[in-house]
Amino acid sequence: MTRDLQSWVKECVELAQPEKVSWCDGSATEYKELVRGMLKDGSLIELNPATYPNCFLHRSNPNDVARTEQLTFVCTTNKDDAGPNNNWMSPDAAKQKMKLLFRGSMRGRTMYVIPYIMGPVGSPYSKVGVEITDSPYVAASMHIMTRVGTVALDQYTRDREFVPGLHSLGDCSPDRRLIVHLPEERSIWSFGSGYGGNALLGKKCFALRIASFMARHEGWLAEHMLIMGLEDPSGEVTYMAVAFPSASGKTNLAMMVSSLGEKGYKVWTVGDDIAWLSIDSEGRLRAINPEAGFFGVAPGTSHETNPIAMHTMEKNSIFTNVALTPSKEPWWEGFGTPPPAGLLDWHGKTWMNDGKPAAHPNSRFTSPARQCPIISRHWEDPQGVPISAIVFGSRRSDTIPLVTQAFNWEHGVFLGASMGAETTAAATGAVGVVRRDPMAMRPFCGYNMGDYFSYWLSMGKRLKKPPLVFRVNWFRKDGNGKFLWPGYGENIRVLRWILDRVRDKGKVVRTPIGLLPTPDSIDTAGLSLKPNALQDVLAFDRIGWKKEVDDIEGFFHQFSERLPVELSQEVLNLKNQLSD
Ligand code: GTP
Ligand code: SPV
Ligand code: MN
Repeated sequence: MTRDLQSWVKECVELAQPEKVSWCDGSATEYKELVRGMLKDGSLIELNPATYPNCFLHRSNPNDVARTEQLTFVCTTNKDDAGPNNNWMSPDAAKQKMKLLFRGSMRGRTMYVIPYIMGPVGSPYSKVGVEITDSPYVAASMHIMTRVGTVALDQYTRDREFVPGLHSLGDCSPDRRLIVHLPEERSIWSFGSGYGGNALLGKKCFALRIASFMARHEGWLAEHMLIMGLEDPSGEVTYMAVAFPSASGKTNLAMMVSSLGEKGYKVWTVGDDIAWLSIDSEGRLRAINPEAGFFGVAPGTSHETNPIAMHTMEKNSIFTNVALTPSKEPWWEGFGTPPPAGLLDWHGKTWMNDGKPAAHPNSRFTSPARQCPIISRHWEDPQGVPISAIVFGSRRSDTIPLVTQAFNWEHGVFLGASMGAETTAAATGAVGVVRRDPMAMRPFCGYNMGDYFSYWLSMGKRLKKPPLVFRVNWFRKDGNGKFLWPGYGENIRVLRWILDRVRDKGKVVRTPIGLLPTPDSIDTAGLSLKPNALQDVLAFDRIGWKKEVDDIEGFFHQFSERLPVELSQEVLNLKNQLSD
């Protein structure tokens, strides 16, 4: 879809009436200038330059701390094309509403025009976006998260294509907050929030919602997946794409320090949140990471659980809504050190230790991916990396085993499509409630998920040798509410079994829900597990699954005739086998 950049910017200027327009070139000088302005107006606080050089703390509006799914819309001409998985209004109604909100909203402010690329420079899979925003915090964050400026203008000059995204903080009032997507005309309008996926429009809005829609028309996939390479003792690297819902362990898995390092198993990071997957000329699935940085969950990240992330964020990073120590260092729950006296909470008030967390549960770090000590040699490879396994996973306290292999591609699509997940603090709303979250894409699929499932099925037919598909769950608990599996660096033991399966090795038991590892096929040497923990975490729970399958059936029902017959068939098969 060709489009003229200058005329779109002109329209936005006329609508929002900024005092000044600033075109971002992506330079280091420009970043410094943005930071300088924010230090001056107090929207950034400089962290300890000795321990966190060029790092800053930003405190967002306390009413604006996570994605707001209820205020996020996908506006297709026909309501059914957005599907029951999306909030919908008509494109005309959406534009009218947005124009009213944006009218004069940038008066007295600078409008930043940010051309950016999602994907490596020079990759045939990369795409250009342009975000217009009145938030310098968003502009600085885009510098870290995407490839900004001249490189993007160069690609635009060649292709004449870009995805426009117009963003304004407005007055940040929740009742005038709205994030709308027009996938048919590939545009984004976001008003009234300055936080994360609501405001950094390259991420969820473009690279997932708009891109998933584009991908279906162009023959590829845009997914909420990390990409990692698993090196074996011979030095061979096998790449996997792994979909977990928000705040469910993608960044941690992507940067894992393998507990089997001495045996020669090692992880390389390609991406931690989004994968664009295409079929290459040899019929293989290939993945690029469209992002250039990490916007990672802070709480729970420590030198113990994720030393790689801790090193990645120790310079050139922006921290949002974390707590601040008297020595001007960031701190959060699960940081690994006791909270120091005089700690300021994420509001900037002295922390009272009264049961309220010091850091917001969805507080985050924004860091350049190139700083990751285990970043893959291929992370910016224009051709991407070949994918041998697809893994779906989520937080589930019960029912779902540590790892399950799908029987085949169709069954793999069923495992992904039927996934349930406990909700997290990454979106506003209740935390810990199980809801269906197909492929971890429920908040991010830019069209009807019934069509999305059919499209996934069709991808399998176009692949010469489809990747194997797995389902994992690090979060199963025992009767006392304790995790059965230690997780983090120990998850390599599960990845190693997955690698065995990719190579046609590793022992399995066939159950109605898929292929499960025999307990002796998981390497547990050096791991101290409670008696029976391994059996329990691997177990097939027939009674739990009877309930699970009813819930899946109910969820699928809402897609009515758009649900592919293959998936109704999988439900029927499973029901029959569970009642045997
Ligand atoms: P988004 O950026 O929102 O998409 O999140 P994410 O999927 O990248 O999640 P992340 O890796 O940041 O993990 C979120 C939370 O889950 C953190 O508090 C982690 O400490 C915790 N976590 C991650 N991996 C594990 C694990 O293997 N076991 C357990 N018990 N907790 C984990
Ligand atoms: C997620 O919620 O999946 C995130 C954080 O990665 S945000 O960018 O806010 O969407
Ligand atoms: Mn995410």
